[in-house]
Amino acid sequence: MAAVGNLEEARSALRMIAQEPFNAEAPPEALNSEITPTELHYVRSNFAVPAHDGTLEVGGAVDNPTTLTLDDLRRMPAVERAVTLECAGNGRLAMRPLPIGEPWGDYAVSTARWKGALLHEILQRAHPAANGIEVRFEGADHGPYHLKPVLGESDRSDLTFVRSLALADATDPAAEILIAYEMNGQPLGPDHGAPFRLIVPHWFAVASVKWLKRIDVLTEPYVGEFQTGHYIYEWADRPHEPVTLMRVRARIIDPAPGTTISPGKCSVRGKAWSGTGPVTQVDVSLTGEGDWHPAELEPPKGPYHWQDWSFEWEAATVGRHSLRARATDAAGNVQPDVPPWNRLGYGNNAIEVSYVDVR
Ligand SMILES: Nc1nc2c(c(=O)[nH]1)N[C@H]1C(S)=C(S)[C@@H](COP(=O)(O)O)O[C@H]1N2
Ligand SMILES: [Mo]
Repeated sequence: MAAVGNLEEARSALRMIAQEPFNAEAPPEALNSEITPTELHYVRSNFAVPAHDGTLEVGGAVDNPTTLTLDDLRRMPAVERAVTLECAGNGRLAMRPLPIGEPWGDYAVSTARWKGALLHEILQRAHPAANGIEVRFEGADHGPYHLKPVLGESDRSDLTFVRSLALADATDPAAEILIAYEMNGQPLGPDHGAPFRLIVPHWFAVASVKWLKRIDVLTEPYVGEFQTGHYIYEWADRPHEPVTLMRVRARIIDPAPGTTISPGKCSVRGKAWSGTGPVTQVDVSLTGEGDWHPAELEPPKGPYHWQDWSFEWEAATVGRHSLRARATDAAGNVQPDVPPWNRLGYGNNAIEVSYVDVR
């Protein structure tokens, strides 16, 4: 593990939300770049950074259980992809009434270049049993957990971070799920899951298990705190649903909220992303009265990479102006006006409203 001094230094540029376990947003300027520098990438951890012995067990309902080391993973064909990760709790702070959970503003989103081995190749070598239905991913991190218990789960004194995926998703070559050991060209740091972690493109980042320790093929659906207890949309008026793919969303980066500008031309710029297909359209509104104007939208630079958009605004009238940005994706999903309220406060992709003073 890295020395505490290094960890503190690595954390110093972030906007801290909780010190222990460490949770922090990216600073707003981090959204300016194509790739978020590692020291500006948000961090979300449910437990303290754990010790990890450097091995990965692959087992459960498989014909060839194995133990892999970092060197074994590095010897496999490597894939490097820019992947936008967003915490499912991003934007929670804007929900009313405020749900329980970490009070994330809007900056629990970042894009890094992740390099690693392909999960489907590892599973292919392990050869899942014919009755396998899910794959369980266990992190090395654990500890007491304070939040409400899941039915049937009684011991809350030492929970481990575990998630599962459907076997069909985990073995799909097109999904390009990585066991990543590099982030932006460097070995993974302690906060981001060293020595290796799962990266599940298009999914809310809870699926991307850090400090990966075990992979097990299951013949029964996995039930556990981080799968069926939390990371569930608990709707007030319809059946609960698991948190899966990121929702379509545009952010306004420039001008920053509350900026004062002179009358004249103003470039409004931002990012947009979605887990359900590339963003196909971003519209900007200057009044909120249905005046949606199409923004210039850059094509995606990679399949899992946020997109840039911009809009030339003729800011002629002195006064305060509200700006809205609304993204639409290839699946036809559009951002709602109001945050989709759910008890644990996940998936707020409501249209962002920002304001600018023209003086
Ligand atoms: N082992 C483990 N993996 C984890 C978590 C965790 O607490 N423990 N948090 C998840 C959540 S909720 C998010 S949003 C992402 C954050 O990844 P990052 O800290 O690299 O940004 O990691 C996911 N993987
Ligand atoms: Mo998250």
